[in-house]
Amino acid sequence: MAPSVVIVGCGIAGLAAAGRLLQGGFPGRLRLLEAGDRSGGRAWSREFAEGLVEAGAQWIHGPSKQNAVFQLASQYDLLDEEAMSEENQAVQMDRLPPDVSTYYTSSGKRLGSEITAPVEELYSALYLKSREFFHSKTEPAHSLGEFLKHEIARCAEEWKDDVETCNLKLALLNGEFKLDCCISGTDSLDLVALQPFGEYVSLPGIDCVFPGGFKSLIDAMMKSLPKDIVSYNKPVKCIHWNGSFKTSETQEHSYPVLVECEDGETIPADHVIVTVSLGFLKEHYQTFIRPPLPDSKINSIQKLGFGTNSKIFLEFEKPFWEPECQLIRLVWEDESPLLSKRPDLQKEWFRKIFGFIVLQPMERHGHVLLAVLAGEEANFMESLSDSEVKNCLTQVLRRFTGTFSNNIMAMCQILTTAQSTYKLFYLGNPLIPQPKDIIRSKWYSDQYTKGSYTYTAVGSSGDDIDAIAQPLPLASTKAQPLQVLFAGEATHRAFYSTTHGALESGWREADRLNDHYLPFSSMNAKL
Ligand code: 6YU
Repeated sequence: MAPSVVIVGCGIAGLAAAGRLLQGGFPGRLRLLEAGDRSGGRAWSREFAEGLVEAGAQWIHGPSKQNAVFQLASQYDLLDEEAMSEENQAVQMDRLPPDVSTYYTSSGKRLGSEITAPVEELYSALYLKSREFFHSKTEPAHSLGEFLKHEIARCAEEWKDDVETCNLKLALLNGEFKLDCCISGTDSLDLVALQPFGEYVSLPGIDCVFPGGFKSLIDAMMKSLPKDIVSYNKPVKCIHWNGSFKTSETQEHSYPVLVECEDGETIPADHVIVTVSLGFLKEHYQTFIRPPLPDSKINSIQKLGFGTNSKIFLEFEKPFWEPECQLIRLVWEDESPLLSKRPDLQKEWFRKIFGFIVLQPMERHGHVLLAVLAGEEANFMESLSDSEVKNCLTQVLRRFTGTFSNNIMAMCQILTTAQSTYKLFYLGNPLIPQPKDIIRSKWYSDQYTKGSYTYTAVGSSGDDIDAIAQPLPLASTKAQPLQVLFAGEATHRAFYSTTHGALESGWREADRLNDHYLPFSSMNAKL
């Protein structure tokens, strides 16, 4: 009897596993079960304004030869010339792509690079230092936040500036903390473990996007699979393993696994590849897999972090930002990483937004700004209505860009360039109009995701990622091997939290099965 495999989840990991099994000549039957009504999971391009926006994954992080998503996208010819260029692939990005940022403060001042550049430089240096502890036996602090704050306090003692400038530098640094909360998908950098932080691998290449959205990759991956292989709106309730299950058609053969769906259907299988998010596992591990997961896995599921990174897209009739501006950064002057205060979510959730990214090119998107925020504030934002969020962000934009001084600058600009109202509009206007439209992500409220992506929380390490990735039964038992396998971004030790991590994890588990049945098949697939 040909073996049968069920893949739970049709995100990138599930699609990768299915594609690789078929490509590797897996001799059995295959089915993908997806709780939602579409493929792609956390890669979700949605129509908005004049084009597509990414509710989830947006960039190929480190687009170069070692990046599996970049490789696949290149094979399918989905990237533009710039992303494909050797120069682009060779740049080692230590933290962020070089954006043209415009900084505004909460009192409406625009900051010059004489203050922002040294602060950016300081933070980048501390960030790089924080990644060096991975190989050292001791760590100066348990969390990334603690370490950075300690270093900042030490540096601040040596600043020779006046009090106002020192406070402004601290406020700028606080903005960097908010940005890093988004990058790590965490509520606070105090929750991110310091030592394992350096284990995440940053690949070379300047981050790039798919001109046709991540959708173009998902569509291409779907096309390579047989039709009707995916069952949508088919949430799995429980995976029963270590059993002996028969069906009326297959009395001869008994299966070790039975997949029980929410709609009552039961599907026997020899192997199940689970690709659900860590957020889903955290919430359902007690009932989702029976008999229960071994303690080692449960501990790791509980210890690793899974937070929310939220996106809010605003469409405007006309741009009020300068044509070359790529990022509008917000600096709350009364904030500092050295002052910790629990936020009043109702009144202050929007303070967690580090800035507004300008979607480019304009011809592809229209006039769209993307606000990004992480953590509890992001979770809270999901509970608000579109109009509440839209009104609130309009006030924020007006406050930061619309002061008298900015308008004076605008007037000067008009006088010198004689370009009439155009410049006045671009250099800060208290009457910034309400956005035309809004769309936002709700990953925390999505019951089949429960957040955005994984981070190594204080008390966890890369070993926990490996522990989750271990197939069941664990190696030492005599039961049928490889009954339940685990893929998904949370199972990739070097590339967790990314699409390339998800893709590689799906390939890894498919190879495990291909190797089990046809020892040379996965080798053939890779050649
Ligand atoms: C990337 C980026 N990016 C922003 C935001 C988000 C993510 N990522 P899936 O969840 O996709 O699939 C599982 C499926 O299972 C799903 O369809 C479910 O419906 C289904 N399911 C669940 N339960 C089920 C059940 N019971 N029955 C049946 N089906 C069920 N990645 O490469 N570039 O720009 C971003 C970003 C807002 C939310 C991202 C990005 C993460 C990826 O989206 C994500 O990893 C993969 O899509 C996951 O695929 P999957 O298949 O595993 O699961 C130093 C250091 C620090 C470390 N971090 C730095 C890295 C930075 C990551 N940055 C991300 C940033 C953005 C903006």
